[in-house]
Amino acid sequence: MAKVYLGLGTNLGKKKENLLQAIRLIEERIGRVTSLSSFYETAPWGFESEHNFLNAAVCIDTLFSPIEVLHLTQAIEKEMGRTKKSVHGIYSDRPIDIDLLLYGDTVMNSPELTLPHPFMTERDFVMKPLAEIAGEVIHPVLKRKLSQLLSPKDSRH
Ligand code: PH2
Ligand code: MG
Ligand code: MG
Repeated sequence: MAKVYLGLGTNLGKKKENLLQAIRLIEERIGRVTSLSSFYETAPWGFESEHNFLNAAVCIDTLFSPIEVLHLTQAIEKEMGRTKKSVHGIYSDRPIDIDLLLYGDTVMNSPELTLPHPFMTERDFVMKPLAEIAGEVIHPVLKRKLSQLLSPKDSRH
């Protein structure tokens, strides 16, 4: 059984309901949800939009492989109406985005999937909810607790 952390984000439609529905589908199809963060309202990061986000993080126990988890989360995104994919870092509004942040201690780099998620530590909208449920978890590449990686500028001393 692997412990997997997923980041969730939505900035279109009924955002709270989108998060709850995504969490329900994740639990039905991928594995038991063992923790869920608060929901955070955040400003769009990296692109211009009039729609704020609602972000959250969940931890699940799963028997699926990393690639299987990726494909299962992508199917949920599609079913929930996600049409556009970000291309070369150009982001767009979306009803749901599910990002695979950590898969146990797995470190991998393939064209389809990089673990841990390569940009997670640069993004407060990911790290705040994640540190709430996984503050004591060690980042398998940076070898620091997630709580210590939360605000890199003030906590590195
Ligand atoms: N996701 C992005 C790009 N920008 N900004 C916020 N606030 N929340 C997100 O989930 C988000 C973002 C790419 O997936
Ligand atoms: Mg994302
Ligand atoms: Mg994504």
